[in-house]
Amino acid sequence: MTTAVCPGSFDPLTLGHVDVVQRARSMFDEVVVGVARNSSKSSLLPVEVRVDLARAAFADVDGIRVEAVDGLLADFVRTVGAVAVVKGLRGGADFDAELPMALMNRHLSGVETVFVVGDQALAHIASSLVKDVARYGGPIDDLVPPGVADAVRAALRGGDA
Ligand code: COD
Repeated sequence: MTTAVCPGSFDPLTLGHVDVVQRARSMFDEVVVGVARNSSKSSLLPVEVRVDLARAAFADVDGIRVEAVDGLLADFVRTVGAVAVVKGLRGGADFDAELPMALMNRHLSGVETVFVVGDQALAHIASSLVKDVARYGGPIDDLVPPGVADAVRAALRGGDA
């Protein structure tokens, strides 16, 4: 069985992420969605909430599970026995950001990174933009899986996500 890891901050999970994870699942027997706890970005949603939202989004999909990533992705990849990391690309800027990470992860663990081109219809969706739109009261429900928009709005209000 071949396993791949789809890592990210998922702060919050978007329909763009879901598309990439589903494309990864079409190539690998199992996909582990790795939700980074200590991403270099400060997060709006606590990792436990990000994990729960991702588990809900993929609950009905066979061969996809969701785990928090503590520490280095390269170590997580080894722990779950994955043969590849799968990342999504929206354009050249994503590739420029992803290339050094792919090289570093291969340096650390030998793991290869596979890039998939996401659905062009979702290429405008980024977690940072989703948060920005929500912060100013804009509609985000059609950009994220069910339950995520409410969690984002609650977190922005300072309540329980
Ligand atoms: N269409 C296609 N792809 C998309 C879309 C979209 N609309 N939106 C996002 N994506 C892709 C991104 O390009 C990325 O590949 C992936 O989805 C995840 O995106 P984010 O924004 O949730 O995640 P990032 O970029 O913040 O994740 C960074 C990691 C958490 C993967 C990285 O920091 C990491 O590996 N951290 C663990 C610690 C570590 O090992 N650090 C050293 C790394 S070399």
